[in-house]
Amino acid sequence: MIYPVKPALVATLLLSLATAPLIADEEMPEIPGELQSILETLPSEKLEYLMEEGEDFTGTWEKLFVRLRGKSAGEVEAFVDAMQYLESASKFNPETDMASIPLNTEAEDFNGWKLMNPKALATQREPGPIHLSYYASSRSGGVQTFAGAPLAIYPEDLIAGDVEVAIVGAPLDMGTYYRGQRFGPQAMRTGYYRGGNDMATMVNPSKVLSIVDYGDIAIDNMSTEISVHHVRERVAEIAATGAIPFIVGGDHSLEYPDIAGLADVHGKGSFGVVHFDSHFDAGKGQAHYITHGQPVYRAIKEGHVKAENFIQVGLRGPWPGDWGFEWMRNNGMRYHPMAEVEKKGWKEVMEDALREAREGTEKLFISFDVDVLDPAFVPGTGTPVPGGLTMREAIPIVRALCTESDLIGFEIVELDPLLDNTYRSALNANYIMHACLTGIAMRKTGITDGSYLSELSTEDQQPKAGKRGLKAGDTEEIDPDYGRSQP
Ligand SMILES: [Mn+2]
Repeated sequence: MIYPVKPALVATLLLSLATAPLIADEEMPEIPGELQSILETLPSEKLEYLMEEGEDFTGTWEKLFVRLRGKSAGEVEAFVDAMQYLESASKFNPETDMASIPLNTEAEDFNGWKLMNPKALATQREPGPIHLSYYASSRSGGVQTFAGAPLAIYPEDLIAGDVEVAIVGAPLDMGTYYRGQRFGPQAMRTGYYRGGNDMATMVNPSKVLSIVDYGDIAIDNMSTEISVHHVRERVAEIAATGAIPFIVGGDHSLEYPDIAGLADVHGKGSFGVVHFDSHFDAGKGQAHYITHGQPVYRAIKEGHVKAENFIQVGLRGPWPGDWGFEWMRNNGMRYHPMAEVEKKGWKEVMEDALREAREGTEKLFISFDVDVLDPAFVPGTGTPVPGGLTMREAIPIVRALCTESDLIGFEIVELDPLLDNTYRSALNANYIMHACLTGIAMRKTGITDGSYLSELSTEDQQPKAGKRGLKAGDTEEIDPDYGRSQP
């Protein structure tokens, strides 16, 4: 937190001190008479400090005056000393603090966790996606995978299979305080979902697209910093084959390496981002450069994505305060908090976001934090905020974005199955991912309008269709013995 200095205020006060009684600045309520006479006894440097920091320290001037009411001159001075102590002790001190976290570089297995398996040690086989079931249908038996997709392990598999979407787990949860997001990938693999037809559009992404489960990216859950470096390499590895990486988190720290990895392949500033989240995640100035509250700031600060191509959707709750919105405004960022939805309605906000996503750059990355959904839909997340999107609002906008944009990456993050002992959170997270897969499949089949809905599933066309069916002999015949026949 950076406190603004108020030189004008201090000048006013110092001036007024010289011409007692103290005249209150317009921002400052009148200083109570007894307090005025005590403040006049403070050394000028301490008075100045109190008048600069006091309001921020207690929240308001009124609260400061209440805190100081009835205190002696010595007690007021001790109060200021305590404030100054806290400020200086909060800062880095090279005498007592670690400037970096040392690593044991003598460890024999230092890099073991992220080493690629050499081909000579791997099972010999033709490159390409591997179907993991005894059964002919990918929807039967076998091993649970993302979207019921076949498995791929190496970039050669992606290339050999002309893979369009590689879904990869990133079980990182060290970037958050309320952990368990490392179980997100396994919950989504087993979360009551095997892909399939999207009824709204009658498009089946599993049939239209070549999708694979690309396993999990290795994570060092003792270090977010080390982990995100490796995630960046792996995301770039997928993108370099031409496949779209779908990253299943994991906490939202991943947004930084996901964006950076895509920028490594597609170019810095070459794509836009739509960030669905109840939090803006552009925190800065903390001791750690990467946490799940800071990936947006770091991605923009390092130049991987331009702020003017960054769109925030669904913000609500206490964070950020006015400084965060001012930062977004000053950097040209677009934002659509739930307060705007309250003001204009979801339809208008959704249309604005869709239009903005197409401005500037065709290529798009979608970051979907499941906490943008209302906790009624996703109780399984570490920082839930009430008043969020419904699934009926979220599905059409994600499907439309993925239809209308040249999508180069998608992440779904912050699912914490430990906080939800039902199927709900993983199921809804999977349906969001499926909405995007559907959009990509729609685009491939030539549908360019993101709001497209199938006539077949949205209009029964009765009684005309029934009469037509009867005439054509397509109407079901009654069979009283149906279900009784023996094999
Ligand atoms: Mn987030």
